Amino acid sequence: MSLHAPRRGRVPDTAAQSRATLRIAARRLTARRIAALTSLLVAVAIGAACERAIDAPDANRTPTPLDASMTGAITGHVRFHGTKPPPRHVQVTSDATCVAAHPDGLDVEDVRGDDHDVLADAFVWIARGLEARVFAVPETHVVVDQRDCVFEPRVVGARAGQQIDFLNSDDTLHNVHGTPAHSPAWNFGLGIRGARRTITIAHPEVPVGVQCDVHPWMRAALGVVDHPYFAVTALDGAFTLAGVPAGQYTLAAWHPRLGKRQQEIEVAPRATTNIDLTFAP
Ligand SMILES: [Cu+2]
Repeated sequence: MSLHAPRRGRVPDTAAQSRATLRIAARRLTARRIAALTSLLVAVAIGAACERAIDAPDANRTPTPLDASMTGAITGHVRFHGTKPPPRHVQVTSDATCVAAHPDGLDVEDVRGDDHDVLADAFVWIARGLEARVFAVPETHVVVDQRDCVFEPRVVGARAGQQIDFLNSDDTLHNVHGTPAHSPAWNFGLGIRGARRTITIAHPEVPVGVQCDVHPWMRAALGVVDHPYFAVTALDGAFTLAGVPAGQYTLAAWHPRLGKRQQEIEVAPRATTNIDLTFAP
């Protein structure tokens, strides 16, 4: 495992470049949208100031050696007991591109799964028990797209210090406004299709909310942790965390609409701990 220093929070584009991008987009927009752009320009300036204020994480943290023979796995399902609440349906009205993508509206923060008792879109992670260990931050980027006027994915995991790319794949203006409590916030526009900007989040936090201020239904959540033991459930509700050092932990799950559940668990060497985390209405 190579030493990799968590990166300083940064954005490759300069604030001036971003303002230029937004000006190009403004020519295509109505007067009403130009007012929104003005507020975004202010946000870009504020965001740039915030980025400069990010503290660099300690670059000298050496990853803790991990003996594979002393690791086990955690596997199970995130479950839902009871009657799932109906989707939250929103009308999409403010933007022709978004209306075309969702002429009948859009379901957000849905409580869904491919069976009545399983839950998708849950972020599962070891919430406590790994504090004494240090893990190298991966070089890979997390990618969050804005496509058809929704964030994709809507729930995503990332490591503290890992590079996170936000994209715009739509022919309309989006912005990306992140509101962590324990790391500096960010707020910038992605004015045209193909625009991309990269950030890092300095400190672990679940969830970190992300929204687009132009389209109020556009929300995403990041689960930011400082270790590799996390997953986001798909429609089958299943998760597996492999290579976990033997020990006692708090395993937690968070869902955008249902909140958090957690449970104490024990992982033994070369063994699999089966555990379900269950939500109810
Ligand atoms: Cu948007």
